[in-house]
Amino acid sequence: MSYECILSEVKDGVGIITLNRPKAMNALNSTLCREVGEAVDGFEVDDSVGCILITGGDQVFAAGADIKEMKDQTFADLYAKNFPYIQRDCWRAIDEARKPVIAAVAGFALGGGCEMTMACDFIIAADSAKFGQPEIGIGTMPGAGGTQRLTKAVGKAKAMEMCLSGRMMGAEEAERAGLVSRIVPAEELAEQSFKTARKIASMSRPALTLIKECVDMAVGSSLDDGLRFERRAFEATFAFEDCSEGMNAFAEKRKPEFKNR
Ligand code: CO8
Repeated sequence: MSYECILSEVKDGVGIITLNRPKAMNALNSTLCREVGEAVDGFEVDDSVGCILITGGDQVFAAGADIKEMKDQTFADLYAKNFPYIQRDCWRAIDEARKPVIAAVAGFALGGGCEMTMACDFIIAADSAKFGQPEIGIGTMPGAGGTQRLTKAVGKAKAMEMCLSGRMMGAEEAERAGLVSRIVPAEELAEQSFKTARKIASMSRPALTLIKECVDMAVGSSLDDGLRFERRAFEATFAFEDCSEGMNAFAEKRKPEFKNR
């Protein structure tokens, strides 16, 4: 499939999406958002893909929604049409993906760009990464999860300061605050994030999906509910052939051969 604003390929079980509007710092226009959504949906139903990786390349992740495209929208347009960028397309696809989705971030991840990284399951950051919700600087506010996901990730104080002042967070601060899973040197971002995605893609897919559901459950539920849900999910893994294969392989000192069943 060829796209206008992204590149997409499958390599060793990893579906890779590269945002590709370098002249506009990968600003998220409606075409790019629609294409990300289509690519994620496509990888979801592609049996050769076990993990999805979204990156902006080695310079910039994305400088936010495309302000030039957005600037003439009216409230009525946004409301009645459910803001074409947010609606369904990429946000729904990333949110609802059963396969793990990793964001690999170098340079700016701002506004909608930061929100896209936070919609992913986790973020690997280059040491050059800068996260921010600078919408206040153009008289608006985050609209695709920035006030919610950022607050859940880094706590009220940092989220409030960042959204109210537009202050950006560098990679180290983002790691300390729990926004990113780890930092790698910028020149190793592509390789390291791909390695992680490939490793995840080699695991049992039904087990991966259950783990995703359980960790997501921890974000929005009480500890008791989460623990009960996790216990049932753990027990359910014993219905998978992969679980029996994994345990037998360990006992027989060999590598497991998961069949995703
Ligand atoms: N939209 C459109 N074009 C952009 C954007 C953007 N968000 N960001 C950068 N560009 C373009 C510039 O216009 C410029 O193009 P040109 O050469 O044609 O003039 C090119 O990219 C390079 O940008 P700069 O010359 O400004 O590069 P600098 O290195 O000087 O500055 C910055 C980089 C700091 C990233 C600066 O470009 C900037 O502040 N950009 C805007 C950041 C911003 O405000 N982002 C938030 C946008 S609003 C938003 O995201 C709302 C989300 C709501 C949900 C939407 C879901 C999609």
